[in-house]
Formats: sequence, C-alpha cells, structure tokens
Amino acid sequence: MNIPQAGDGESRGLAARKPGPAASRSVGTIAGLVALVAALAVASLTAAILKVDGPVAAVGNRFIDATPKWLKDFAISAFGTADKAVLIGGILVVLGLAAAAVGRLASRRFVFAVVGTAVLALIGVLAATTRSGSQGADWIPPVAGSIAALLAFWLLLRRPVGTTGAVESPAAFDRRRFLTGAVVLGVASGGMALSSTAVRRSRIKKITAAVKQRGLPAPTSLATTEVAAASIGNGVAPFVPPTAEFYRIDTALVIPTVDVSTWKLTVNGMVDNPLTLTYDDLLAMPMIERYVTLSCVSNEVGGNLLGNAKWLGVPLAEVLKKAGVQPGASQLASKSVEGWTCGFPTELAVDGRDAMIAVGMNDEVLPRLHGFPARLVIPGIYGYVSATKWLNEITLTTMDAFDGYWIPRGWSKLGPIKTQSRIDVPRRGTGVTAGKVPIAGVAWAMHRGISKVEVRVDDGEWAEARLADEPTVDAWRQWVYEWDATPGRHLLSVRATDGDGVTQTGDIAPVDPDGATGWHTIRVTVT
Ligand SMILES: Nc1nc2c(c(=O)[nH]1)N[C@H]1C(S)=C(S)[C@@H](COP(=O)(O)O)O[C@H]1N2
Ligand SMILES: [Mo]
Repeated sequence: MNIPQAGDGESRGLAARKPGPAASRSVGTIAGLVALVAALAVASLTAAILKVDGPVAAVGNRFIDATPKWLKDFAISAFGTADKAVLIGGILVVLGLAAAAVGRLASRRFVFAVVGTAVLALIGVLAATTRSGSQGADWIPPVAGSIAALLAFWLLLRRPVGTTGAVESPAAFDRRRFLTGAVVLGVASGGMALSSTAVRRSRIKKITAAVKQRGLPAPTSLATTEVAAASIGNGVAPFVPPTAEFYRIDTALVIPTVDVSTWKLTVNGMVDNPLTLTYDDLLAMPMIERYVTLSCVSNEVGGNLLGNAKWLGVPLAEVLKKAGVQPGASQLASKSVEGWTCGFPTELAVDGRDAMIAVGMNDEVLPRLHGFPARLVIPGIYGYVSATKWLNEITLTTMDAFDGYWIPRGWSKLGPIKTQSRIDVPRRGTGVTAGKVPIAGVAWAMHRGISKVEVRVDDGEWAEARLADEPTVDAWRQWVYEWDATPGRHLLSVRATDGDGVTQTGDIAPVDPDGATGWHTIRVTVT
C-alpha cells in the first residue's frame, strides 16, 4: 500500500521530486480531469450523432425540474436570465471536483477509477432517462462517456507491463508516458468536442434551411395594418421590436431542435376525434396573423419580461372544432417535445379571442428560441399557463384532473394578465435638463386593452398621458407625457387604466403566485 510522504501530492505537481513517489496525488488529479474531458467529449459527440441532449444538459434539466422554489427564486434574483449559464458552470465545477477526487483515489488503487466512473455514469444515465420527454437513446451518451473515462484512466495510470508491484512503486510511474497520454487524450477530446458542435450545427442548418425554403403560407386573415401610429417615439422601443430583442423564458437548457419531417402535433383527451397533425397539415389550414403581446408572470414591476410580435398561426378554435371537444372538458392542457406542460380554461380558446397555434413570428418562420416549429399564443394570460413552445401535444381534460409544470411549484392555477405600465424614458437614475422632458413608456392589459395612462411627479396630481394608437387590445399600448421638469430630485410614477375602466392598483405584490402589482416609480435628477 501507499505510504504517504510529507507533502506528497500537495507539492508542486508533476515536477515535484526527483525520485518521485510514482503516481502522486497531483498526477491523479490531472488524470481525473483528463478523463473527465475525454468523457464529456465522447458523450457530447455521441449525443450529437444520436440527436439527443448531452449528459451535462440532462443533469442540468433534471436539476431544474427538481429545484425547490426558494432556490429557483434565488437563482433568478441573483443571476437573472444568466441562470442557465451559471447552472452549467456549476455542474462542470462539481464534475471537475468529483473527477479530481476519483483521480486522486485511482492513483492509489485503480479500482477507484472503475467505481468512481460507474457512479458518475449512473447519475448521468438516471438524469437522462428519468426526465419526462426523454428519448430511448438518452442513456447511451453517459455510458459512452464513462467508457472513454475508464480508457483514459487506464492509459494514464495503469502499471507498465511486467510491473507487479502497486501502482505507486517508483518504477511504476513513467512521467513521459503519462504526459504523452494526457496530451494525446486532450487533443483527441478537443477534436471530438469540435466535431460534435459541427454535427449539431449542420443538423440545425439542414432542418431550418428546408423549412425556410418552403416558406410560410399567406394568412387568410391579415393583422391590422394600422400600426404606424402605435409607436410613440421619444426613445420608446417600437410597437413591434426586433425579434432578437424578444424576451426568452423557459426551462430548457438546450434549445430543442425539432425535425418537422418527423414532428407531429396530437390533440387528444376529451375529444370525439383525436387528431395527429403533421407540419404540412398545420400549414394547410387557414392562417391568421395577429399582433399579440406575451408577458411572463415573473415580470417585476418595471421589468422587461414581455414582448410584442406579429404572430402567424392556425386558430386554436379551428383545430378544436376538428377534434370535437366533449362537454365538460374544462381545461386545455399542452405539452412540449421536452416534456414541459401547462394548462388554461378551454373557454379561452373558443371565446372569440385570437388564440392560436403559431408557426410564424414577425414575418419569419418561428425561431427555435421561441418554439419552432409551433407554439401556443393565447392573448390575455401569462406565458406559464399558456404559451407552450416546441408544442407537440394538446390534451382536453378537466381543471381538476391536471396541473401544468409550474402549478405544483407554487404558482397560481389561473394566470390572467394584470394591468401594468412601465416608464421607459427617461431611463431610471439618469440626469435630465430642466425644461420640456418627455416621460414615455408602455402600458398593457392584454385582451382588455388600455384606456388611460396617468403620470405623477412626486406627490402631485395624476396627469393624463397622451396615448399612441391601439391597433389591438391584445397588445401593449405606448404613451407619452410632456413634463415641465424643474431642477431637483423627482420621483416619477405611472399607472394605467384598462379597457374595462379598472385602474392599476398601487398595492405592491411580488411576482408569485400570480403576477406583480404596484406602480412603476423611478427617480430622476433634473439640473
Ligand atoms: N416548452 C416550453 N414552453 C414554454 C416555457 C417553457 O419553459 N417550456 N415557458 C413559458 C413561459 S413561463 C413564458 S413567459 C413563455 C415565454 O416565451 P418566449 O421565450 O418566446 O418569450 O413561454 C412559455 N412556454
Ligand atoms: Mo413566464
């Protein structure tokens, strides 16, 4: 057995001592990290070839689904929309520490390499296969990666032929062989990582090129063209901002890549005629084009987790008519290809509002980030109960029989949009010069519309802002107020009144469980 020596392994690594003690712990650490890199590269390439998620993404997704509410809230408040990158980084750090520990143990006894790798492989396989929406081949990448790790360990730490002693006997460790092995493995891993990226990219390119080439059908019912006067200028983003600026919220660590040649949308549950629609079937149906603003329930007062776009899609009511919704089917539940779910009252799909299965966004094929090939867009309710991206199943059920993804996680079962307004200019905390200063922004109460916006300076009277056009009640509405700014520090507040005449409450409520309330108030310094 190994006899620990003073400073063994904690010293200066490979070049530590002249008659070195065989495979030191530092050597083990390096072996562990090299084995990890090899495992990740092989797993990633295997996943790319099999068209499934890699093990790191699988563990991350499993983690997201299992994350308790307090931790999720913390992650969002601390990292915002960078929470996904932080999670991946965290997993890699944990894997690195685990691999280093396994490597150190394995430098003493090789059996630890086998045990450690097997444990990590098991975690990877479980994460990949126990997720709803997981595919048959999901177990292969972690297994392939683990085999690669074992091979790497063996290459780096095995005893030379003819040595019968323990790994740590001085003759057993050949530094040159170790270094050569590490470099070769590192280069090979880099090559495989690059190839896996290339395989993924070319697949995405192939899929998107085919769809773009076919193009989108023309809508049978056009969106209003009266949008020019819906943008108020004065530094407020246009009524329809560029797609690239549309917010993104979802639980998917890897954006799903859906091949429309195999994709199907099924409509089942409490229906007379269960349907299976292909992408072609969907595109052959009558299409409507509408401006609809989507909002996330997690949008804080003054936040920007909402966006407006021109959507092209099949009216949900048409699809439901084909399927024949049975009486009592009070909930329309939906699911995405990666297993995310939500649900809302069926009534909202058939009450005349422009609820749709969208396939286009701002005159282009629905981007992957926003749910390609199809997503739900339901005016008037938050995204978490309605806006399923990468949609592949619609199930008619009852309100009691099913809870979507966020409901057991503490969010409200119903998610009607709350009336809100936001000051976009002047920017919070910026200085302005005394005189005429426009205060401007957006207000929204999707599907009810906005009838009035008022601005208050300090503790003064509420004064009515000028409203931009409202091409549709399903989208946000812009407003501007000409302020005669006087020097000093001022507090600016805004409140909106919806189309039903109900004024936005000043009571402050957090985003959970059903959307934030309160007036957006900013401080400005006038000089
Ligand atoms: N498949 C899937 N669809 C989803 C989600 C998700 O996590 N997975 N999140 C929903 C939420 S909470 C919101 S606010 C909207 C956001 O849509 P966007 O990313 O296109 O802005 O998508 C909804 N659709
Ligand atoms: Mo959301």
